[in-house]
Amino acid sequence: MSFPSIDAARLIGRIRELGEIGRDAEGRLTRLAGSDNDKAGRNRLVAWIEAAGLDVAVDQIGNIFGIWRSEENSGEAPIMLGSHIDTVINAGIYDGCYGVLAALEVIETLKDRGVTPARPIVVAAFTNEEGVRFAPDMLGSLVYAGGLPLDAALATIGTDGSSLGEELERIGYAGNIEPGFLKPHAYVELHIEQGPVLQREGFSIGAVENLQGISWQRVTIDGVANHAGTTPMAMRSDAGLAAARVGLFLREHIARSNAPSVATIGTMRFEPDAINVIPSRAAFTVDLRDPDEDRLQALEAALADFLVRIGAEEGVTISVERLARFQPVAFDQGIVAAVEASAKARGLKSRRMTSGAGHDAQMIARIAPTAMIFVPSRDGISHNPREHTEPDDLVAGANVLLDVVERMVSG
Ligand code: HGY
Ligand code: MN
Ligand code: MN
Ligand code: MN
Repeated sequence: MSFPSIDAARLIGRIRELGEIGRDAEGRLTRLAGSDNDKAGRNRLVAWIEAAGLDVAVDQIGNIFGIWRSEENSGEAPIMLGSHIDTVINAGIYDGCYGVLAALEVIETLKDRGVTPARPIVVAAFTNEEGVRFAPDMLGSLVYAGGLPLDAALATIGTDGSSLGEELERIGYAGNIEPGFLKPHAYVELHIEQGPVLQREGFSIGAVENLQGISWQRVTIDGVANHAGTTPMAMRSDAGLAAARVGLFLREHIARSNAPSVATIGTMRFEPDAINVIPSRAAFTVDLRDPDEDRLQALEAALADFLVRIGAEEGVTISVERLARFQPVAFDQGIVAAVEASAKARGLKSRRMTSGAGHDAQMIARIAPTAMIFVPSRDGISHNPREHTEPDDLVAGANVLLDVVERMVSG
C-alpha cells in the first residue's frame, strides 16, 4: 500500500542548512534566545515560511507562527504544530529544529497535494525553549499558554545581565500580537527523543503520552575565603566543598530511593575562583526531574533539608532561588492513539513513552489537547554536537505527523 510522504530531501536539507546557522570559529553551534545567532536562524525560518505562501505572525514574546488558512476554514480553531529553534551551547542540529521544519514540511506537502483542510494549520517556533540564557525554559510557550505574564517574561534578566524584552527588540522579533492570539484545536509536537529508549528497544516511533515534572533552582553558598595552605581542614567554611557535597547527596539519595528521578548540577561558579584560595562563594544550578509530582516534591524537600544540614556542618550560609517549576503533564490519549495508528499502518514499530526532556508541548497542553511524537536519538545523545537521528527515522516521524494532521483536518 502506498502512503503519502513528505519531501525528504527538502526536510533534511533544511535541517542541515539551519544547523549551519550560528556556528563559531571552532564550528560549535549555539543560538541562544535573543542572540544575533538566534536572529539569523529566525530570519531563515521566516523566509522559508513566506516562500511556502503562509501568513507570518510574531507575537509580543517573539513566538513565530506560519499560518495556512483559507476563506472557508479561517473561522475554525487551528491545528498547531511546532517546537523551537533556539539551542543550548555547542548544540546538535535536530533538537527543536526538526519539529519546526517537519511541521512546515507537512503543511507544504498538504498544499502541494491540493488538500483543502477543514481547519487552519499553524507552524509555531516558540521563543527560548532551552532556557540557557533566560530562565525559565519553555518561556515563549509558557507565556503563550498564559502561565507567565508577558511583562514579567519580557523583564527576565539573562545570565549575561541582558533583558529578554530588549534583546527581542534588538533582533527585531518583539512582535505586536498578543500571545495566545490563536487558540489551537490541538497541538502536536514532533521531536527527537534525546534519550536511549527507542534505539535500545528497536522502535522507530515514540507515542509520547506524558512528560515529567521539572524543578530548576539556583543555589548560592557563602563561606569564608582563606589560605589554601595555612587553614586547617576543621577551620574552614569552604563554599566549594559544601557545593560538592550537594552533588554527591543528590546522586546517593536518588540511588537509595530507587525512583526514576534525575538530578543535574549543570552550572557551577566559584569566587574568587583561585587555585590557592578556599572558595568564599559557590553559585550553582540544580535541575531535578521526576514523572511523579509527589516524588518530585519529596526530592525538593530532601534537598532543602540537606542544605540546612550542611549549612550548619560546614559553617556556610545558603540561599536558594527558584528558576522554574513545571508539573508532570499527561497528553491527549486520542492523539496518542492516532500516532500509534499511523505508525502501525506504515509498518513502523512504536511504543508509548514518557518524555524525560521538557518541551513546548508541556505548556501548550494547558490550553489544548496535545501530544508528541518521538524519533530515535543515536546512542541517546542530545544537547551535544554528536546528536544524530538517521534520515529514515526523520522522514518516518514527519510522515506520521503528516498522517495525524491529515486526519485532524479532513472534514
Ligand atoms: O531542559 C529541557 O528539557 C528543555 O529542553 N529546555
Ligand atoms: Mn527541544
Ligand atoms: Mn533541548
Ligand atoms: Mn526541550
